[in-house]
Amino acid sequence: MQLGADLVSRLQRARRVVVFTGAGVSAESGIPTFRDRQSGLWCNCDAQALATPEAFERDAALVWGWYEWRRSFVAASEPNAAHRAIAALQGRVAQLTLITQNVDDLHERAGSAAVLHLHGHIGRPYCSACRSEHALPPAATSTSDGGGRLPPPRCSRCGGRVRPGVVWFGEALPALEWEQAVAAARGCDVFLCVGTSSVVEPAAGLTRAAIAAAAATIQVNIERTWLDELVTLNLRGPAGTILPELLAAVWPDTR
Ligand code: BV8
Ligand code: ZN
Repeated sequence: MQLGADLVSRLQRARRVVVFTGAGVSAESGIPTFRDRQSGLWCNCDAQALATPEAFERDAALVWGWYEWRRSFVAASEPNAAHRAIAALQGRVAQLTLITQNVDDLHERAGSAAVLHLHGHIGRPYCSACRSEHALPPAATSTSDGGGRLPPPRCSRCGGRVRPGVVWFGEALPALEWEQAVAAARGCDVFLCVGTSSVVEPAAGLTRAAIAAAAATIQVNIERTWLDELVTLNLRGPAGTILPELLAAVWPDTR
């Protein structure tokens, strides 16, 4: 990977690094992204229409079945080289903050700690009424097409309806995680934006905050996004290839 010498030294001197990930970082693990044409979650079942409280109100079995289908993808997948490279980086820079829009646990399974999940966790459903966490049986690993309708479980404490542990469109992000993410983006020396179309707000604003704070911003994506003209460096290609190469070029002892 050819990086300019001054950028390499700037990255090597960085003390506070933020890595911000989207669905693209889990794509090479076999988890469909939201927008890719082939198997994007939006395409074959209009994810944006399903990922809302209104959809769950209207047809809880359809929404719960969709999330159980997606959970089966997560159960059947393994962290990929991108997740592992990010986990390795955590041990090599003074302070690394990992912020993800993803609801899977692949960063954790790759060894990353203290992951800031802005949009929740698919494996941590809770009761809509009393908000108690609800333990789920292990997900089926069959990744059948699109998932069928499945009535959500009832809360063992109050009988309320259990809902997916994610942040839906129209719902507020978890206050603490959001606050920490904004502070990290505003105070970092380097901001890596990996595998996200940067469409969903307010998460997409984190990269803008890092740019405004004059951090070195690097976008890793297989396609162009609106950030291309704004970041310090675009690295075009799959995160599972780019990130290990970037780490080897800048922080060689992370091999
Ligand atoms: C809120 C959890 C207020 C659920 C998700 C108009 C303008 C601006 C904003 C809005 C608007 N109208 C409404 C809004 C707000 C809305 C929003 O942003 N809408 C968008 C669609 C315009 N936002 C909200 O509603 C948020 N809440 O605003 O609340 C509020 C405040 C106070 C009180 C009450 C309310 C909540 C948003 C959270 C929604 N939940 N996920 C679930 O997963 O089902 S969003 C979900 O979609 C993901 O979490 C993620 O954020 C987003 C998908 O984006 P990506 O991760 O980027 O995935 P995508 O497929 O798009 O892109 C993949 C990228 O990877 C591509 O670029 C591709 O090229 C690349 N790629 C693919 N393979 C690879 C790769 N790159 C590298 N390597 C590869 N191998
Ligand atoms: Zn309950």
